[in-house]
Amino acid sequence: AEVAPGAVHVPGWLDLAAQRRLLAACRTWARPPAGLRSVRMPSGGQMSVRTVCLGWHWYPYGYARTVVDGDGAPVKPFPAWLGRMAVEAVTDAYGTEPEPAAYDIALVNFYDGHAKMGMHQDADEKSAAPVVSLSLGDSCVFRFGTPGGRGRPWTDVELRSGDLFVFGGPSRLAFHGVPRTRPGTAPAALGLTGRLNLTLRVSGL
Ligand code: MD5
Ligand code: FE
Repeated sequence: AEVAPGAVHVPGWLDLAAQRRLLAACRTWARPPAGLRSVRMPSGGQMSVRTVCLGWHWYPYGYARTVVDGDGAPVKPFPAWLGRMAVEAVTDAYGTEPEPAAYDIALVNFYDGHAKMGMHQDADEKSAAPVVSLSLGDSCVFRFGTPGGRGRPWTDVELRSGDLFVFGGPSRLAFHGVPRTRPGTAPAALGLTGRLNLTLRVSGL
């Protein structure tokens, strides 16, 4: 379903087996060194999600090769299979191959039952390539706004385990956030308490 120009939601893109494989990979990435940590904002506040990055480490606001808030270790590599998954995701969502652009960053965000994400733009990449979002575990309310500001109008979309969302074109710089997750809604067979969201990006760096 196209939520806005360039913003396409594909419910159930990952079957249960694929969700389990991706979750297993997230669990290995989450381990130290350069594992899951909470990011401190320039304002001094701590984000309620916990994050592990592949390829480049995101810190507000920019990308680094070492973990800034964590143990300072080099960031784990972005695996080639994840890049192929991103191209397949864009192709399926848009029905056309993406313009050649090498996906080289993954941000993996873990939401416990209280975590949320305020309205923001993903504007630190130097590439206009679409962002690929994959959800695992608990459902959430995903709030999709406009590029013009963090306020209304917005559309609330329910993202469930296995869902794909691709954000590109005129929606690439839309404000968006996660006002809440829905604890206890993860598929029982997945074995995840909480929510994981992977965003696959092209750094342009
Ligand atoms: C999430 N994560 O569900 C969201 C989904 C993040 C983040 O926002 O930065 O980790 S990714 C949503 C996204 C990415 C790029 C553009 C737009 C949305 N957009 O234009 O709305 O945890
Ligand atoms: Fe974002």
